Amino acid sequence: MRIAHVADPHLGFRQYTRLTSRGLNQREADVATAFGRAIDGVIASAPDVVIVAGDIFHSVRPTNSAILFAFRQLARLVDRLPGVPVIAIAGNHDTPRSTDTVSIFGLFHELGIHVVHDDARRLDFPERGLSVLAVPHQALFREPRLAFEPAGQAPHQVLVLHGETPGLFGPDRGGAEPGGAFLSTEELTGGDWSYVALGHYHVQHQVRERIWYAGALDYVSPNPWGELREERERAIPGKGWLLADLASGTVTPHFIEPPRRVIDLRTIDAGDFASAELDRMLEEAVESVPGAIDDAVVRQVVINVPRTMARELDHAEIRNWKARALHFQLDLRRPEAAGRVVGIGAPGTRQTLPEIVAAHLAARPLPASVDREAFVRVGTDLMTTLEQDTQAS
Ligand SMILES: [Mn+2]
Repeated sequence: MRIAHVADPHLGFRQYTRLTSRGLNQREADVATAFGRAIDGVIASAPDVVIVAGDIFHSVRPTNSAILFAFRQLARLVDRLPGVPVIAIAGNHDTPRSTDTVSIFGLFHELGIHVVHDDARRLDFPERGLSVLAVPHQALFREPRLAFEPAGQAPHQVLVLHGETPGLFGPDRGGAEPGGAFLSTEELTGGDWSYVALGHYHVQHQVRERIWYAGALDYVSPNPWGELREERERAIPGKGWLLADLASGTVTPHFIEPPRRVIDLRTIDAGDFASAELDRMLEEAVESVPGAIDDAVVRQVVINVPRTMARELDHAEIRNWKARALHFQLDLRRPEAAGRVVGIGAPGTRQTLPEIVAAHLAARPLPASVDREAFVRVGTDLMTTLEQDTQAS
């Protein structure tokens, strides 16, 4: 019994302002490409079951283009894998918040897909010796909380959930998405599950043996830089889906070719340099990118940049980089005010209040039309002014 486990495609996700030649938001097109590639891989691997563990769509009311695309890809999946059950649950992103909003998931029911979007359902496939307990986001908020337990005689017992397990987002919850459901370790490990297919966390992650997050298919969380850092630290090469072999317990990651390069350049410390020297360091950093920054999503953090220095930088060159990249985020951070440390989180991760505010604003979900850099700058400037006023009074 081999299960293809996909999660968090977030179709309809939009970001930045660039459009494709057909007028679609470029990042929406990227996310669609990523899903298409995952479907290609799943079809090629010929699994016995396909599970999509939530957040097929980025929003409750996806655009027509996102709906049409999802429908065509899922139709292709069903067509190319005849007789293979396809199970999809709703996540926090594609669950309606009010009862009068009808879920778009009903559409996929017409394809023969087992869609579970309100109450938990047990799906039995006796000819495959498989029983699946599918628990969508909304079902996790019913009182009393449903107990997750295997049932029946099927040798393969699978649990599908969308939510957050303890410790996942770290002590400061920097990359956490609001609105996710909490799942306790006991809930996940209480039953003798053959496999637990999780969605919600966007970095591929093994919670325990046979309990996995597949991760998203592109960088669609409010904090792509945090995702990149974690992937680097844990040597995860990127985004993809999982193939779980229930007989052996082996889970094999299948990474997809990324539709978009997302690059976080090494932080530069402006220290005591002059602005011309910082110009040169920035240019060096930009030119160090393999394959150049063109069409990539790039961030460059520079610390210890006084306001005057920021003004003196070569802004024509910076505009040139912004034009070449799909998105170039030059994140200039002011020197810390000495002795003004406001701590949160564990020792060693203390941040100043302006840093906390800047990090929050940098990660906060924004409409695609809002320029994040300008947004963060306004917020940071207000914060600094406020601090100065407080100190002066
Ligand atoms: Mn998600």
